[in-house]
Amino acid sequence: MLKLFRQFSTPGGIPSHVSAPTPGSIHEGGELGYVLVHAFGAAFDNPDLIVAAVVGDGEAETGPLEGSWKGNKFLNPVRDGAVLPILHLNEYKISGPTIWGRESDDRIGSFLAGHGYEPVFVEGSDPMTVHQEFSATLETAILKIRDIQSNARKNGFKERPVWPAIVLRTPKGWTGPKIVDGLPVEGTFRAHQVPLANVRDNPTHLKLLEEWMRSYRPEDLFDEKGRFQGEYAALAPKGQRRMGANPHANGGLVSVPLDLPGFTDYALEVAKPGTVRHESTRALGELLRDIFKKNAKQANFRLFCPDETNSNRLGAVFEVTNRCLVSQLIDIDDHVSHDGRVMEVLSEHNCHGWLEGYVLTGRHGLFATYEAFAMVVDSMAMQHAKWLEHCSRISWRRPVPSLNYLLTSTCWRNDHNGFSHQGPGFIDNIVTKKPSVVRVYLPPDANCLLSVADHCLRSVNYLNLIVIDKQLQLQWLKMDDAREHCARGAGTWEWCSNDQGKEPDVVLACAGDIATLETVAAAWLLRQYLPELKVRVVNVVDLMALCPPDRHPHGMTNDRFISLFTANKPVVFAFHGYPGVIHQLIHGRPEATRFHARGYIEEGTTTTPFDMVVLNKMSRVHLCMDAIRYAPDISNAGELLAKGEAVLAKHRAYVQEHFEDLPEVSNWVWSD
Ligand SMILES: Cc1ncc(C[n+]2csc(CCOP(=O)(O)OP(=O)(O)O)c2C)c(N)n1
Repeated sequence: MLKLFRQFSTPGGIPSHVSAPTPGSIHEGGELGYVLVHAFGAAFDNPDLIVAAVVGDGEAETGPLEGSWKGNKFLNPVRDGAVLPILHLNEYKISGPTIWGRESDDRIGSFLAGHGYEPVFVEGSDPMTVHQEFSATLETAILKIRDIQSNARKNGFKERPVWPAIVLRTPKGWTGPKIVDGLPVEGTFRAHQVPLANVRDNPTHLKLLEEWMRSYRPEDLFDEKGRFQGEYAALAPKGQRRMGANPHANGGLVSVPLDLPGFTDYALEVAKPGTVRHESTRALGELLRDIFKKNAKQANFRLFCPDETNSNRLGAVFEVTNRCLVSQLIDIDDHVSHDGRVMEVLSEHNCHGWLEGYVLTGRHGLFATYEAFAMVVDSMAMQHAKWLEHCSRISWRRPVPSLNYLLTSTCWRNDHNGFSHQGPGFIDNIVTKKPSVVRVYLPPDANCLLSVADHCLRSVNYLNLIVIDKQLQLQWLKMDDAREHCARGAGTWEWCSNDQGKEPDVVLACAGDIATLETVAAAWLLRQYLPELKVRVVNVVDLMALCPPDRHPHGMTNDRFISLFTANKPVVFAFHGYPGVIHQLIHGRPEATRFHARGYIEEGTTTTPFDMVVLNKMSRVHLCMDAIRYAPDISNAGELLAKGEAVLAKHRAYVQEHFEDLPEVSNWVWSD
């Protein structure tokens, strides 16, 4: 016991929250708000699982929790398990009263009933009475859940069930010290976390602590050697029925790998680079469709998305499944059913939390969302990364499938949604996380996207971020080349370089689809206007490959870095996101100051695609002008820079008059 006490919440010991070393846990809960979303995620496709989710009344005030009661509209009693919410009203948070704590049972009951639950109240402060009542209520709730399930599984789905929800009202700090320093503690906010703050120096506090601890009757519970008495230990369930041994809470134990179709079967024909346009994410939609098909029996894959599956061009999935909604359906609904596997809910918190619960219990999925609104769940991603990182250091934790993100509708192509939809900051968030758990991929075209997606869906224990736009875009690589390029993470594109494998004057580097388009077009322009300039084009798919290898496992060696970017030549780097990310990643590389990153710099509005890159100074013209500025000894640099300015002026005038891009920009294709 001494060992346990010395370990608890001490340096080198075990953390105070329900953290990764705690058997039976799938989330720390330290950042409040997610208990219900995780519970629903764990229950989906787990027909025999009942997830009891204890919601603190403080936690219930958070936006994500307030928004997560709706999970019952997606829980199908035929194929899913159940969630039993237990709203715990102890009426205080850290130092103030809770909103629900000060509401009548009537109001709380109406709230839960309005969300489609049947509330059952257990209230009191006498431990033995409340325990008995709570135990009876639990039993009734579980029987009700089993009744709903067996009915639905026998007779088929008829209507959305009214699931039970328990409201438990007990004093905060119940059975702890009642009065400390003359002030009431039990039943007040003062009971939060540490009711006796000064036991080392204050003998009265120490005495109160001893009385409190002795109230648990340790001499009855433990023998003289401090071992738990067998008769009490025997009360616990056996084997996997024990809370700490539930295999669902160590998801890798029950995980079945996805049966993935060969991604090369979905390849787009690319006879010549940069000459055909496609919506790249459509190809991914077809791959996802067949993943649903191939894994139908296992029922271990779902797509999570805030109402944008079609908009994100992933609509092929609707050939084999539907959007899930366990509510009333009407004739005009489009691909909505009670058993759909596409989880569309306009709440990034719900999507993320459900997927977390789903993967942490061993299943697989993808969260596809508009790029700018991924930042709504920045914090959830951070918590998940911390969890995975901590789990990876615990030997009994088995690897769980990765949490995969697809960010589409990117900052560069939100032509009509404008400034609010232009924000690539989720990348910034992800790259700061522990290298052992984060991966960032920027496929430049459909074939690269397919290769990257296949890789991510096979992986475990990562947050995989894939960023690519959904609009028509030029395709660059044949499938074989794409596959090799993605495996290497970064590479020289000889077909648009003119350094003939020798030392170039300048490197044009790029990461991201639009950045790639502008870079290749810049190389093309430089060929026309400055053919003697030796240009090398380098494309980066795996962003973390830029890091020095001691900072990220994907980091390429310095030799390879030099073989791509040279040892000392200027590099003009067009990047999908905020340019600072590139500087952050390449810090420590040889002569890092020769890298000049262009990217999104918070310029935006409703405008044309090319105007976006012009406003953010990442257009092909800007990249050419950078190359001219940084490459040494260009005799007619002044004249060429003036030409660049003139092209930009022409663009501005044209866009303002015609509301579209110059034809030579919008119709541009690669030519040798
Ligand atoms: C998102 C978030 N905001 C703030 C906190 C700080 N915090 C820790 S405990 C707590 C009060 C929680 O109250 P409640 O959920 O009722 O739990 P209980 O009373 O059972 O401790 C707060 C605000 C947090 N952990 N997470």
